[in-house]
Order: sequence, then structure tokens, then C-alpha cells
Amino acid sequence: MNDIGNICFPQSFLWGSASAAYQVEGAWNQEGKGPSIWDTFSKIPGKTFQQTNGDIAVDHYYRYREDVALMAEMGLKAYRFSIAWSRILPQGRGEVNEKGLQFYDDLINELLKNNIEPMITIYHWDAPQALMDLYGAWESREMIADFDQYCTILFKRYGDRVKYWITLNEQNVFIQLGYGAGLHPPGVQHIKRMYEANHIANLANAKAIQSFRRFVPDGKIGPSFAYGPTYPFSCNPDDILAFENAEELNNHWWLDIYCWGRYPISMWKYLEMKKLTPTIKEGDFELLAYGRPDFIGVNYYRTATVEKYATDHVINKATMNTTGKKGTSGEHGIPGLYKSKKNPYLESTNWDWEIDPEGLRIGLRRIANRYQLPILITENGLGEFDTIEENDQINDDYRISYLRKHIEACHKAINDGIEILGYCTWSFTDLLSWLNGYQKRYGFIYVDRDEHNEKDLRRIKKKSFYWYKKVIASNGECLKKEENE
Ligand code: BGP
Repeated sequence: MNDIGNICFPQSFLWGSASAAYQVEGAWNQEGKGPSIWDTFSKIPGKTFQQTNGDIAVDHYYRYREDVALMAEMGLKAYRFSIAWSRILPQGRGEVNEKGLQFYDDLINELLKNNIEPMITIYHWDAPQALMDLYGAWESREMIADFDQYCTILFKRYGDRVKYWITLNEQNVFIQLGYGAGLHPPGVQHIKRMYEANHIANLANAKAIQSFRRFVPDGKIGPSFAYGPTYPFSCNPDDILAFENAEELNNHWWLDIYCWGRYPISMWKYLEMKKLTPTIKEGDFELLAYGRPDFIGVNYYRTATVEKYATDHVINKATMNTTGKKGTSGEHGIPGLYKSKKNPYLESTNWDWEIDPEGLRIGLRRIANRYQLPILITENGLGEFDTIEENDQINDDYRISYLRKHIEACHKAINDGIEILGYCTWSFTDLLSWLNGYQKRYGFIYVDRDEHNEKDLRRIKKKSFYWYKKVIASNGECLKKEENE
């Protein structure tokens, strides 16, 4: 059970890589695109690392052909990218921007020409600013119909060629950071509003899936969830209870709705007591029942370890490490429910993200068993500083080691009986990290730019590029050799 054993990924396994429009495209105000909430938010002083934004990003909008050629050279089987809503509908609703539609048409065709399966993320956090101004975006039920209109345009236009679709990317992140912690747009810090907005996003997700069944009956769709499986810090029953609380509030709160159309019992009760539950209207649960996905999209980076958090001991507001200075992130938690704890068994990255490949296997088993659905790993990767050495060499052995261990964990999960459709690394090229600037790099391809200087945006293959190429070509077999070396 613990051994990597005979490496045998299914022949159809989708070895992929992922990105998001705001983080790669640039061309933020070109060819008819309207502004998104990230275009606006990133320009407010103090919101992002060294005031970085995606105005140019890595210029993928103008260099997509070069990027796809690199994907083809690598042998990539799938590319997950997102569509910028305000490129298609500059006002968020109403008039369609044909040039925007054409851009993604061209990208899709270029991918298919190179035998790369396109996977569309419909929403990766960049809501049209016009809808924020009009009615507060996710805080209004008007968003459900507008999102559905946007989705339907995409389904009709690309549904003939694109068979894998992701509705919302990390609803748990954009809602919690946008309306709870206030670190993402719209920068709100209000827990009741957070749960209200989240419920509306749940309804929009279900409505989009309902429409998808009509327009793309032979396709597969699901949300991508930022899944951080929880561990109890000790076997003290108090810590076990803290773990149950965190798992239910941070994971089941979303996954139960997606897969079963209902909220978990105990956390509903807890939030009800705190007067934080969202408003439920007639017909909501009928609609949510249509939301059952074809797969669960999993974005996995790390696990979370928690312990009991007594109500009389309140920690200061959590701090997030956005600088890459190790050890600068703080504890967080909810008094009476759980408190985060550093896991002494795990190493961390320079951004304090714990590295835990076994946690991926554990998480995959937990959710596949609970929801009985296949899983598509829509993101997994390592954000690190990279340096260019002599002759344009980038020796990112740390990234190779990270990815290798996580792919091995996927294989073990497959041996455990879990159906995994594919594995997308985050990311293909380097790109803008929302709050962490350009110095936190994730790609197989180095992009020569920094926080304030776009330089020449040259693409340089890292050592990990050649490594993943071998992994794909051998359908994972080469990992076994590496293990024996
Ligand atoms: C996920 C997002 C991605 C990406 C990744 C890495 O939450 O879906 O868009 O950014 O995390 O995170 P970060 O850029 O904060 O390091």
C-alpha cells in the first residue's frame, strides 16, 4: 500500500498544466476588453506585493502561439486556462466583444492543432468591474443570471471543441479572501456578507452546470476547489473536535453543496447561532441539486493542522507571507472552533506553505470516498525564487522534487482505487502571483521580467521543463527509474 509499485497511469491520463487569464494574458484594456475587479483592485496602493498588476503580465495574449509551441514541444496533453469574462462581455452583460471570443477561439484551435486538450476555467476571479459597480457582483442574485448568460455564450461557442470545463476556480478562496479577510477584491471584511455572497456563488455554479447539460451534453464539468485537507495536531479529543470543525467549515461547507446540494449539519447550526447563515429562498435547494459535477477539480498545495482554540485566548489577526521571507506568516483560527498550528513533520516553502505530498493522497481518498466522483487535479505546484545561471540555465531541482513527490502521491492514490482523470501543474509559464508579485515563480518556463520591469519577457526553459517532458513521454514510468537511482 505504501510502495509506489508498478507505475501505471491510465493511457488517457491528462498530463497538464494550468494558468489564469489575469495572471498571464496582459492586454488588460486591449481589443475591447472591459476592466475586471482585479484591474481595479491591484491599482489601489498597498493591495499587492510592490504594487504589481496584470496589465502586461507575461503577455500571453500576444504570445500565445509561442507558448503553445513550447507546450507542444514538451508533449503536454492538456492545458487549463481561464477566460476573462470582461473580454467577452466588457460590461459583464449585454453586448458581446467578438474580438475577445476570437482570441480564445484561436487559442483553442492552436491547442487542438498540437493535440493538447483544452480545459476552460470559466471564472478565475476576474469579475467584470461593471457588475461590481452595478450591483456588487457576487453580493447580488442578479449575478446568477449574468453568469449563466456568460457561460451559455461560451458553451455555444466552444462546446463543440472543448470537453473539460471548470465553473468557478476556488470559490472558497475568492469568497473568503474577498469578503472575509478583505485581501482580494472587493476588499470586504464582513462574515455575514461573506456567507451570503458564497451562497449566491453556489447558486450560480449550479445554474451554469444545469445549462451546460443542455448545450454540451457530451462534456464534463466541475468546480475547482482549493482543498487543504485538515489534520488534528494531537489525538487529544479536543484537537480531534477542532479538526472536525475545521474540516466541516473549510472543506465540507463547499464540497457538500457541490456534490450533494446541502450544507453540513453542525456548521450550519454553529453559523445559525452566530446569525451568519445565508438567506435561503424558495427553490434554492432545487437549483443546487442540479449542480452535481462530473468531477471534483482539486487545487492542492498544502494541508492544514489544527488544535483546540479556547474562546478566552484570541490570537491577533492572521498575517500572510507575501514577501517570500520565511517564517513571516501568523497563526489563524476561529475562537471556540479551531486554531492553526505548524506541523512539526513538514518542511515549508519560502512563503510558509507546508510541503506535504502524502497529504494529497490522503485528501484524494477522503473526497473520492465521500462523494464517489472522479477527480481532476486542476492545480499543484511550487512557488519559489528561481535564478538564471550561466548559459540561461535554471536548475529548479526543488521544483522537480516537489512535483515528483506529488505525482507519486497521485499514483499511490490511483493504486488505492481513486479515479484521477489528470494532473495539471501550476503553472506552465511563470506568471503573476495575485498578492506575491512576479518573484514567486511556478512555471516550467521562466519569463524574463520582474516586479517593475517587463524587460523582454523572453521565455527560457527550466530544468523542470525537460523533466516533465520525460514524465509525460513515459506516462509516468520514468519516475520508477528515478526512484531506484
Ligand atoms: C491558487 C490559484 C492560482 C494560483 C495559485 C498559487 O489559489 O487558483 O491562481 O495563484 O493558487 O497561489 P499564489 O499565486 O498565491 O502563490
